[in-house]
Amino acid sequence: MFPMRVKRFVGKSMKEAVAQLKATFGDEAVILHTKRSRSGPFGLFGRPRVEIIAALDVAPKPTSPPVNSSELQLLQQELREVKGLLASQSKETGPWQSLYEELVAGEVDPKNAKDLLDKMTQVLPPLSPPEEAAAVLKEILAEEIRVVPPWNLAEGTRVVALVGPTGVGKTTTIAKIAANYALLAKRRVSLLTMDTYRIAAAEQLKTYAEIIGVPLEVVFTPQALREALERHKHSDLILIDTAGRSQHNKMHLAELKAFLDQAQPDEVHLVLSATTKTRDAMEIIDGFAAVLPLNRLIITKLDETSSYGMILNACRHLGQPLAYVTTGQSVPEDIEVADPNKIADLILGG
Ligand SMILES: Nc1nc2c(ncn2[C@@H]2O[C@H](COP(=O)(O)OP(=O)(O)OP(=O)(O)O)[C@@H](O)[C@H]2O)c(=O)[nH]1
Ligand SMILES: [Mg+2]
Repeated sequence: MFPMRVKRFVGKSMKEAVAQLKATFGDEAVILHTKRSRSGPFGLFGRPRVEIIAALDVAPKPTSPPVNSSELQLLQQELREVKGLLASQSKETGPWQSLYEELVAGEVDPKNAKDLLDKMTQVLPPLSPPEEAAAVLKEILAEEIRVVPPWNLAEGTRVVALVGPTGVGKTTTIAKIAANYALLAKRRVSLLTMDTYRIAAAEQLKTYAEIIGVPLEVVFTPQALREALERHKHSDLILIDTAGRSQHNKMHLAELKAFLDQAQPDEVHLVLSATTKTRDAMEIIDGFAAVLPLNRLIITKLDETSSYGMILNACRHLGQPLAYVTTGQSVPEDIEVADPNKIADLILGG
């Protein structure tokens, strides 16, 4: 019998458990068993928990045994073949081609998909079963989707502007947020709109404002926007609606910038529809980000698509957190605070 050390490692993720294993046993350990569970009552609500049982052979290393030179050559030859095989696999996505294809089928940009798989193989123990690989991939995917908690609006006034292309749901999303904060959270909410571009645009928000019971002002100039903000400075939350703009129309974007320069909002949310093609979403992000200080993303119309890779692509391209997703036309219910695990599930077709 060889003397062995066997030890259990527990972490919140596979990555964490493997890191502990490596810190204690180095790279020589053999994984005997892995298990995923949740802590807490019934294992239902607790934090995810990953357990690894690993063994380390602590037999003293043989000191220079006599080696037959032809045996050694054979061994070297075999080693070269194994190395060659590994190298040829790592050129593409190796044994995880099917996971790669799953991501790309979900419209994750191929570059992003390759990147996620690289990150996965870095933390995945060798010879892991496919289910383990899929679970680790989901964890990594969820980590890539940065989110922010909803505002608690405990102090000061939060000024938030929504911008984006036409028809993505900016006005509807403002109505949903306003209703949730005014009616459910009992906060003081004010609405301002500078959308005087489209006929009846202001009417649409005015109707919502009346139903929800919050004040609305329509402003026509950057100066008027600043004055309106001053009048509403006792509100907990001021939401600014803007006219939908094309990323190609530099004049319209400059006009929007002039308004936001006066407003100096705490947050500028770019609103994108989940039905937007990734390449267009990237162009929209570049066009708006070149002019406006975007610092949040909202993705609408999750109910109108069945491939969600665009959400990851947009989050990574903008490099700012996702605040909300919306899932239908009903005000106020069809809005959710973004949940990375849920989005990772959607992207992986769960
Ligand atoms: N299916 C679905 N429809 C939505 C969602 N959010 C908004 N809509 C619909 O999208 C349409 C456009 O919504 P608006 O809120 O007017 O969009 P907007 O971005 O303000 O449009 P402009 O001001 O013209 O740029 C409306 O019919 C909304 O009901 C959503 O999450 N899912
Ligand atoms: Mg609108």
